Amino acid sequence: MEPGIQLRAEAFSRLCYVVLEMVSAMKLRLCNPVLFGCVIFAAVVEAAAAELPPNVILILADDQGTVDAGCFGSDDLVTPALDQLARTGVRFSQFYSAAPVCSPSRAGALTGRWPVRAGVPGNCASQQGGSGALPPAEQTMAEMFRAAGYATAHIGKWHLGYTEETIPQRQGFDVSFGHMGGCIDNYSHFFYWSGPNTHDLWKNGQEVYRDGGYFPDLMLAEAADFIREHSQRPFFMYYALNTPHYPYQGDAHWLQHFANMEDPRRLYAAFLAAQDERLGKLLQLLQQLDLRRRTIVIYQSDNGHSTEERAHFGGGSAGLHRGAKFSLLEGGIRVPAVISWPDTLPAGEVREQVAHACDWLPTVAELAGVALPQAALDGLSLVDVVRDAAADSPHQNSALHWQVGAGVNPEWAVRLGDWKLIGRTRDTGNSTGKWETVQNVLVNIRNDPGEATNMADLHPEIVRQLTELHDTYLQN
Ligand SMILES: [Ca+2]
Repeated sequence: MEPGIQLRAEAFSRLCYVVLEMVSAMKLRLCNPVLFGCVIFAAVVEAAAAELPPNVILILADDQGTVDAGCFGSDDLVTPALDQLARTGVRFSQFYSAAPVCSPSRAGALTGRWPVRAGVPGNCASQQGGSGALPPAEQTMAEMFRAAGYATAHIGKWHLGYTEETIPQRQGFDVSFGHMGGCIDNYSHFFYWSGPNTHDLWKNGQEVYRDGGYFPDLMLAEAADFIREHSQRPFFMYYALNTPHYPYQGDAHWLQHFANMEDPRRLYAAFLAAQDERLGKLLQLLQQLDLRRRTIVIYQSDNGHSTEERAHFGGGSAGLHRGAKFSLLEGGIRVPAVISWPDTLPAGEVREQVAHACDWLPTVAELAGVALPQAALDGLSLVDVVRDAAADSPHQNSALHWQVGAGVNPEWAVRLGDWKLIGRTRDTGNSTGKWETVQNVLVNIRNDPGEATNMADLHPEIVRQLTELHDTYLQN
């Protein structure tokens, strides 16, 4: 579209939102025959609203394992809502998170940039005033959509900054509800990971108390308010789950449902089912408001399952893959991912092509027709792959990079085509609490998805090539 036409279209869209809000206010106050005129006018404007750009909901689950949903291969979990989402969309079998741990993973998804380049090499602050944040100068998906006239909301976990300058409102979100640190107890909303234990629940930058309220339900209620309020204009919602991240706190009825399962799988399964039950309600609300066909829903886990002590040393599964949360082996970064836009994108299909969390930003920008941020992006649009099973991965000829930590001996890995070089990481996939270092390992992911055979000695030239790519990436 020519720039002039696009500007006029954007101006018209903006005018439509304003008129719709005015009409909605007038409906309450005016009576016949003015009301009749308004209704006709509203019908005209609502017809224009049908042409609005799509809403976008980005859902990030927290520490959900690679194969932990029915649609990703598990046969003992209960995930009907996610399975239904996959049936109405496209599911990826080789989707990578931007990092094997929360903050950098979320920074990558929100900025479309490798986390190290976005200034988030590791986890951010979990205590108010603490250091570690997504730098305010970084442009998020929320800023991108807000510039295009969207209403924007953050609901749930943040973990990308816990100071005045780095809270969600400073990163493009009109509305924000949730916790700023890495995890909370879901009923008291206290951070217990380390001391001092502090209350961490905020609405639009103000501390709020919802003592005893189950956080997944609080999130759902806030999301419902936001969606209802903005049902007549395009919105972007970042629905940032804090589940099934520990503490495992599934509802009593789900614990009962899985009574015959062994711990810690039982605890994890109950919590995941509780999460999925609320996901179902969110999708149902979109349906009730007739918004589902106007809304792109993206679902992704932020990293692999946890084997930490607080997670009872496990519960989740990476299937045949090695590693778990914190690891750059596949189990830490290969995650469940789905994109769904009924009647517009294919439904019930699977893509084997390599895709990455940084790809979401350019993908939704293309689908919604909004301008990209000015920053240099690392993600590439997945639109061709989503639409066409035969399309090449946009990463066919370019490397994917991961790095955690910025000091000496960071953990890093590179994938180019079917080859993956693990410069350094830990194998966190066991429940012993002892994580062995893995370094200088070259694997062919297509032939060896379990990363069992080190091919480094057989292919020194590939090791050299991938190492150089990593070094070049660091210089940028
Ligand atoms: Ca996580």
